[in-house]
Amino acid sequence: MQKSASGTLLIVDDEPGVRRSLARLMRKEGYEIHSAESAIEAADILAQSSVDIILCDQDMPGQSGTEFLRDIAPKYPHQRRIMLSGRFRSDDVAAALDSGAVHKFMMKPWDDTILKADIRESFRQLMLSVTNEERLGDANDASATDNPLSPAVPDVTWGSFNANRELSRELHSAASSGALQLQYQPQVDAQSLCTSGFEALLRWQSSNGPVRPDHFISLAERNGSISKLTRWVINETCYRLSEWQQVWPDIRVGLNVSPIDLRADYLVEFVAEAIKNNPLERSALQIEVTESQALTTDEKTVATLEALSSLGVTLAIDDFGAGATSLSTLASLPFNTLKLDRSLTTQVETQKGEKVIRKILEMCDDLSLKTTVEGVESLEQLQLFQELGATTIQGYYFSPPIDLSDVDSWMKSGATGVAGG
Ligand code: G
Ligand code: G
Ligand code: MN
Repeated sequence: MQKSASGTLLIVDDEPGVRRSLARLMRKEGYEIHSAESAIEAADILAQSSVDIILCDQDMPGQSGTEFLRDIAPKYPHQRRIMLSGRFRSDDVAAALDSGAVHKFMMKPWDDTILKADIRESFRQLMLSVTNEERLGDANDASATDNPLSPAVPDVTWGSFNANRELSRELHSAASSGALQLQYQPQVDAQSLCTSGFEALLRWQSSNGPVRPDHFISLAERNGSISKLTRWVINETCYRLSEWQQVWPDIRVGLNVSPIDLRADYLVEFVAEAIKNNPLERSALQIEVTESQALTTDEKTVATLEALSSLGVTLAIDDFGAGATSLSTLASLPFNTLKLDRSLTTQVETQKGEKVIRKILEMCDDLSLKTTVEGVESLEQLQLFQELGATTIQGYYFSPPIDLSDVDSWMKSGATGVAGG
């Protein structure tokens, strides 16, 4: 069935006649159609479903097309946005085109043949960008074999794209349908070897079985469902933390957020809401921000980090060493903890690696940053990091991420007993 393969279009126009004829034209092309008469209605649709291409009017009551597209663009990096307008290109439209909020501008009345060809081309570009990104993701995956013969331009198949489309749809309801779960990886104090906390890691059981988190998270970042996942993670983590603090008063929990969350308006609100609903010692909640985005700090991201910090929660730079962080940026942002990336951790056993890591830990000391070492897998590594003065250790040497039901027995075992065993 080729039908479901063609993609989803959202038509935004305040004139019912325009919506009708565009919908008729595009439905014939096999696309799934949503339509909205205003920016507000369109935003609602985007929150509920995955939309590949938006065909948007400029002049509408309420928010204009360019205002609307500029608002949503950061949340949907892979969507294609086309503006259809009865007016000649204005400065406003030119600016939206320059910023990437609008990919293409077309005059009304449109020519059916040209419009159909443009939509097909937009859809092809969207597939290429998604598939390219997945290839990059796979290239970073240690289990992927490096094939020098693979073509420079990926061979996009409808089948693989479609499988993602189904997952993409399902992801929108994952949070409300009970398909999400958290696992918790123990974090151990480097000196006392007592468990000091956990990192909450998201798991998704799709109707086709479990999906790898890096895969579904990048999918969620592209289809606009990341806000729902993040909200669920925040609520669930705060609920757990609040319960655990009754039993283990010093316990800490870290959760991960996406760069898209940091650039959006909802994150601070979600955290504020969750800590209001769940009585907890706020500083024990740690929000992990991946290094690559913390460092390309746009104004919005910085404002979000500062607002989060003002709420009293702590912030960690995740995966440090995997990107290229400038130390001055580190110092100027309200971070409390630096998490050393696994790719660096393993290098502690080489002479050069040890030197680099020693410098990083010294720098953290100077900046009053605590350090969590990720991916510690052996006693040798543990001992080296103890000598180097790391604060916290996380890794398979102690434990992989564990289910909620195993947290209690982990804590009762005293954690230290498990080391080496
Ligand atoms: O747990 P695992 O190693 O498979 O996780 C893979 C990646 O997914 C890690 O980089 C981790 O940071 C990320 N990840 C896990 N849970 C979450 C989450 O709740 N939100 C976000 N944004 N990323 C997560
Ligand atoms: O990017 P982030 O730090 O959030 O990723 C955490 C993930 O890293 C966990 O989900 C876990 O699966 C993985 N991980 C944790 N400890 C180790 C380890 O010691 N070795 C390896 N190979 N992976 C680990
Ligand atoms: Mn993390």
